[in-house]
Amino acid sequence: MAVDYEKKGKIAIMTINRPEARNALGADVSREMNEAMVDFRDDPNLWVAIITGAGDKAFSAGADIKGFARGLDSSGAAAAEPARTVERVRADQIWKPFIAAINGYALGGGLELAMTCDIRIAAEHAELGQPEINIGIIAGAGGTQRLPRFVPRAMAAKILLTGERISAQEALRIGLVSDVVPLDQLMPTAMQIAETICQKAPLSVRATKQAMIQGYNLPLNEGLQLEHELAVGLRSTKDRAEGVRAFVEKRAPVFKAE
Ligand code: COO
Repeated sequence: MAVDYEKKGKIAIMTINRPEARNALGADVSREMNEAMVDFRDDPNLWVAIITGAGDKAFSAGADIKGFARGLDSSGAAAAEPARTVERVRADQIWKPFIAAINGYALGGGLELAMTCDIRIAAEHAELGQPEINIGIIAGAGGTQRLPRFVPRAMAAKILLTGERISAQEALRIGLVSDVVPLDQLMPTAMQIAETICQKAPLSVRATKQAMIQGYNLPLNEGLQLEHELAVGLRSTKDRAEGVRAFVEKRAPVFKAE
């Protein structure tokens, strides 16, 4: 399989499994990642997803450049645009949260995939970048739009326009990742974050992500209206009643996404 998909309790783990090609995002990866995304979205027993890469070299080195080469016509022009591997696999259109566990290089479509996730944590040796301009294309799977929204414009421009990689520590400094940990702590840390989220009210978690993402590009008043509508929608849930009751009874709540 090009993407290993496993379930651990309420947590889905999607592992890009082409370590021999630094987990490059070929058509097989795109297809299998989409299948995993749809299953995760639709399985009521799954509440949080982790995306990572196989091996210790790369999360993903991006779109499969050799696939482009195979697609070049006799003139050497691209017979077709690079597969929009990351755009077809939109974690930021699913309101359940995603954690990217960056276990090495996250380049091009690999970083663009990680930026569709909500939380990004990186191993100490990881390197991140958008090197697409080295091969005559652009960061066309969201990189030119998300990176300037996620980090200061001058830093985004430097990364996008030089194509140079940054270290995990630099990514932490500019806020592109939330944590940098030793490689052997990467998945335990991702699992710990996922398990923490799984202890919260799932409908509240999803409404919070939806408000953050849909509200991000709205004028403040419209964003506040969206937040209000989502908050009102939670008032009648059984989870809200359970959360309040558990507080009063001084016990841990048992949430059921109801
Ligand atoms: C890569 C790297 C910096 C890794 O460098 P390493 O020195 O650790 O490993 P190699 O360069 O030797 O690569 C190992 C292996 O993976 C090799 O194959 P073989 O020669 O058959 O052993 C590479 O050709 C292959 N590999 C690595 N990345 C890719 C790949 N095959 C297909 N596609 C990709 N992406 O050296 C490096 O710089 N890779 C290219 C990074 C890059 O430019 N990514 C952007 C692609 S375009 C895109 O993502 C567009 C989105 C819209 C990672």
